[in-house]
Amino acid sequence: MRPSFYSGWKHVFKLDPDREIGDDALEAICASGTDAILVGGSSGVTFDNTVELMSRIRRYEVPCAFELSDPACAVPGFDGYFIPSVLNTKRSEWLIGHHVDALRDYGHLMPWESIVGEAYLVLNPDSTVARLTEADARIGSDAAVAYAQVADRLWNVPVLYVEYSGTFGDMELLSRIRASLKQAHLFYGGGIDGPDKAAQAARRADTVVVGNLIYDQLAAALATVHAVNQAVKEKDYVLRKR
Ligand code: 1GP
Repeated sequence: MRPSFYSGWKHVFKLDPDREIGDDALEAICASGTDAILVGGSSGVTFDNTVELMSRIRRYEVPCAFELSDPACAVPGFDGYFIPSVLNTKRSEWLIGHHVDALRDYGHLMPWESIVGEAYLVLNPDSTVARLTEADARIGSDAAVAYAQVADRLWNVPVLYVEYSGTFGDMELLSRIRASLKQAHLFYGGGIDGPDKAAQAARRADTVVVGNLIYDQLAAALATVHAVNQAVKEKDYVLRKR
């Protein structure tokens, strides 16, 4: 059976091991009522800074998962692990090559019961992840939906992550992607700058990821938790009435 530790998550905060966060801010994030903390970053993630951040988060009860893209950073002790692949990269190592290398060396050590594949659709060409993976982020909406369907319907991926990191995404496209999915759990992340955008994303995605705002405006970041929960309640009410 597939791991499903993430299936109830509506809201998560993403913390980057390569960025500084003070104890008070970390406590506020961990005790905010968010469903989980996702640890990950596009650059500068090391075994040491991941261990350090994880052990600080572990003081709190909130579930904590790690996006693992480099086996050298495989820190044990998280509640779950996502292994990202970039669907629209032009370099096959980011889709499958690094994964094959990692499994060739470490496949026998993998705690499969807590590992989930995560298919990224990277849609902000100016983001670090787009540059790093040479993602073809300037694709049109029809192509974006097609990528989502390849991942969801042909490959049966557990998680599709629509990633606009650093900018707020096209909500109409997110609705189209949502409607095209048969089974994948939909993560949305990018440019959430407060409750309003968080609610918009929550009406479409299963899980809303808030990243940069934690470091830029903590109070606004904390306010996204309630906004997402409220939007999800309203969405459920509308669906029940249908
Ligand atoms: C980054 O999707 C997350 O991987 C969140 O994006 O930092 O723009 O909130 P932001």
